[in-house]
Amino acid sequence: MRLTLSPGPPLTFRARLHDARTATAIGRLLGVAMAVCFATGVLSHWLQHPPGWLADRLPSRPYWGYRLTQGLHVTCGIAAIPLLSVKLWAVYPRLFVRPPVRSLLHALERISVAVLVAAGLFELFTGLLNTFQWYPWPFAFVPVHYAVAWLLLGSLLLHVAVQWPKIRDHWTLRSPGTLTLAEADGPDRRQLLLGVTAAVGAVTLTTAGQSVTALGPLELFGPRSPAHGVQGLPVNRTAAAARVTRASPADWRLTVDGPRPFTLTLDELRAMPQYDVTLPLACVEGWSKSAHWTGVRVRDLLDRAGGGPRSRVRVVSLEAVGAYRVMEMGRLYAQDPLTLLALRLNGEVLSLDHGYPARIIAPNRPGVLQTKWVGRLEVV
Ligand SMILES: Nc1nc2c(c(=O)[nH]1)N[C@H]1C(S)=C(S)[C@@H](COP(=O)(O)O)O[C@H]1N2
Ligand SMILES: [Mo]
Repeated sequence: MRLTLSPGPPLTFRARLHDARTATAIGRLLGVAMAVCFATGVLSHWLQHPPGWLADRLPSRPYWGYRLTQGLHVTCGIAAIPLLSVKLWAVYPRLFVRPPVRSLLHALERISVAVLVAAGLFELFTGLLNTFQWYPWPFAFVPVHYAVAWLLLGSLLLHVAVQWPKIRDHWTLRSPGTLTLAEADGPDRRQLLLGVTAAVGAVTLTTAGQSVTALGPLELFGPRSPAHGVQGLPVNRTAAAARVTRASPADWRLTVDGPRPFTLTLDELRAMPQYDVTLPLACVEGWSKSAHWTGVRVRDLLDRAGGGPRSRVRVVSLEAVGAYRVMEMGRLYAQDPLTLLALRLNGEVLSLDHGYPARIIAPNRPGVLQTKWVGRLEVV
């Protein structure tokens, strides 16, 4: 019997969208978004926690590299949210297949799909909340988000392998056989794909402005608008949050440890050769913005402390506690002429929130490693 909603098409007609063709059409877009998220995410993880052998090989150029890859990571992650929703909608009737388990292999396949769905939802949910710096869970975001990414990769590859025959048959827009595009994809599916495109376009256009300057005017939902902030730059962690006060910089000295250690007052640092660079701050949470920085080259300070061209540097902040108090920088960053101990931002003395009296700014680096309120450099 056909159940008819009046007016409108019979219900059975709509069920046509819960098919392998829709699942494939959405799935490959979702697959691309997830592949970009995975690759850029692993890259970001390596930049932040490089294994020993990699630390001195990480390139400091192109200077905009991390801004691009992390912008892509967050943008593709946001775009994946409507894609995953529609994909789950397209396949959810399969939840109710009878009998629920046909064989051991079938049971394993269903478990792997459950892992895939759970891992996908988990990554998008935790990633989205991280862009708002909101952590309503009892575990550390970074290691768990990273570990689940591998789980997601594994279950996704397994899923693609198991579904390969169907994916292959529905991959091209033209159906196997002689159906034309219009016959194979009736108005309902084309409308669905149009709707998905519109949804992805809308979430992308209203959030990508946090890293793509040209889209700034459309930015509605990005949590940190690059258009706002002290001295033309957003602030992630304020001096108050890091418990750094004006009082501590008052008798501030920069200590540079190495074979020939020395200390400098702020005036002495200002008397050294100053360099101007234009470099972006690119936060791991997705926002980024280019700024104009003035300060002393880190490699000049390392040279003076007796470090050679192969030395790297450890940077210690005045901040008393915090995950980003101590930072290490590999050789290619430390020796790059663009890497500064910056004293000025966009033509003004650094504000306390941007790291007064001195902060690190280096090319192709995650924002978390652009250490503020620097007190000590150590030649490594
Ligand atoms: N000492 C210290 N430096 C820090 C941080 C911090 O928490 N402590 N936060 C980092 C992060 S996450 C970012 S994105 C940049 C932001 O710099 P801004 O506040 O000047 O925009 O500073 C980085 N430097
Ligand atoms: Mo950040």
